[in-house]
Amino acid sequence: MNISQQISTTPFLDQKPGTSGLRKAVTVFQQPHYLENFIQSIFDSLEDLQGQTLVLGGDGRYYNRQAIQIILKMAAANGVGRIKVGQGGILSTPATSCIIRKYQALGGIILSASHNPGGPDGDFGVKYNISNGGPAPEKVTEAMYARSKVIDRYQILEAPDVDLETLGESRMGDMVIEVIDSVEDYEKLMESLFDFDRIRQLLTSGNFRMCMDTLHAVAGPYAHAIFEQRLGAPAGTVRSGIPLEDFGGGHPDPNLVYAHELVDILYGENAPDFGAASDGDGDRNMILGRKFFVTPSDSLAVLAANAKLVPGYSSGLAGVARSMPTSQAVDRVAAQIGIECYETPTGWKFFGNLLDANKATLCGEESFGTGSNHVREKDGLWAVLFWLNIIAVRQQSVEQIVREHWKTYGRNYYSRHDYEGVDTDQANTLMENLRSLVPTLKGKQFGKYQVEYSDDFSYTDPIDGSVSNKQGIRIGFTDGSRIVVRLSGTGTQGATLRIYLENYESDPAKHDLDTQQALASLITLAEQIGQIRNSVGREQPTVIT
Ligand code: VG1
Ligand code: CO
Repeated sequence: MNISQQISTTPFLDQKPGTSGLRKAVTVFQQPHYLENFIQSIFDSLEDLQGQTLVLGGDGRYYNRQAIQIILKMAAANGVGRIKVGQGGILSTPATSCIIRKYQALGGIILSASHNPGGPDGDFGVKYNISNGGPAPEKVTEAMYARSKVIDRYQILEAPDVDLETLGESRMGDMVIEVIDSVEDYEKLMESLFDFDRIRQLLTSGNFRMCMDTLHAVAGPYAHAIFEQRLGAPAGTVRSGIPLEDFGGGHPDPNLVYAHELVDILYGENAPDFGAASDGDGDRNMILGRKFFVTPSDSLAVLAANAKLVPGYSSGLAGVARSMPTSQAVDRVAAQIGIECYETPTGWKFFGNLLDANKATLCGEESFGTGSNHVREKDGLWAVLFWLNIIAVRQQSVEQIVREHWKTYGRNYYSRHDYEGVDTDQANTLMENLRSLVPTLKGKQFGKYQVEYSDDFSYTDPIDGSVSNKQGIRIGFTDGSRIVVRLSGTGTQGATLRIYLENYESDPAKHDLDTQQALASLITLAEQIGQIRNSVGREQPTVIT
């Protein structure tokens, strides 16, 4: 007999979800009642939990398993009818989204701090996704936060731990626990979108080699199953494919800095034709050709321009959407095909309504995230399959495809400079100063640049009318260049300042510049206007992507 217990507790005042869920150091989550308080706050802010189905899984990082056992017992005590939990506690973020939608669950809980490092000294995180499969919108996370500030008890069942390894159903109290294959539903969805036969031909032809680095994070089992087992790529195509609790000590962020082993392979001798990496929870991707890097903003534009070559998108796109700091490369594609391009604040939750209303089919962010209406999350392996499908049809290299794209649409040189772990007060002061400067900039001339507009980005959702203010400072110039400055909402130490730089070049003769050189005068200008290095006491950015 399982006994439901009501435990009294006191609120923690820092449980405000950021860009993508609640992220804190593992040690913070390990404090007595910390996880429980937040989970109960989620349950309390859902209206009709009784008898409902939830999906539960995580990226396998340290504390994933313990957290899953706690959440299962709390769900049972809170009247949840059924929980589908990934085998071994593993579910990627896009797979969770897929499963919520497929089985019409009320929602899902994803345990991940995504690209943040893991392990006992790393980060942990909790995200809640709603019934459309997407991240909870702001009004939902606000309700959870509000609840967490006054919570005084939580419900938990006294029960033995659940075996997460064996597939199948068991009961805990009145709740059914279903341990499901982590990959199967997601793989079927991919198969319904892409030309698997053609991709298999490409991967087994002997003329094409790919290398996928899953950085010891959650996408490993998915990549093994899809690329090696299903599509015939040779064993070893997937590197670092076993999820580890500390990601092997690495930083599971697929960019040129943190995925440097893959970069070395793709830029080394006898390099493969195609390289890709994904992040902690499998929703981000980096695409590389042989000695060639595709910026995430360009990747989105290339996918949009070539979508008709891919079965799942052959009837065309309803529209596209990008986050505000993402380069305007995709805007040019949208203009050419005559579809709408939406500009949203940073974070996938802002795409949900556009996707639900069929206003956008493809979405993307500069932070190595691309996705579509197939789920309500960005999706790393989906992007890799999309690229492989395009390559299989066009029979061209990654570099050829991107260069032709630039020839047609022009090139948006783009880079992001991050200053990580800076003093929070200094970062806030810098933002305040910029905010007060913004109304004075319009029309001003800085060397060859004239300011066309400058503001603190505000977004009104075209579907539900909700307004999100203070989403980042934008300074746009008459030649299409932009400087964007905002603070990260996913960091856990101090503040992270992000400077986004973009320069448009239509002349193909100038498409071969080094990105940082092409952006040099804009970088200087950002410094001149924002006094960034001075204000945060840094000589240079921590990470440049
Ligand atoms: C960052 C990225 C943003 C992304 C978010 C979650 O947010 O900039 O584009 O949606 O991470 O991605 P911020 O607030 O730190 O800039 V994931 O893959 O870490 O869930
Ligand atoms: Co992620």
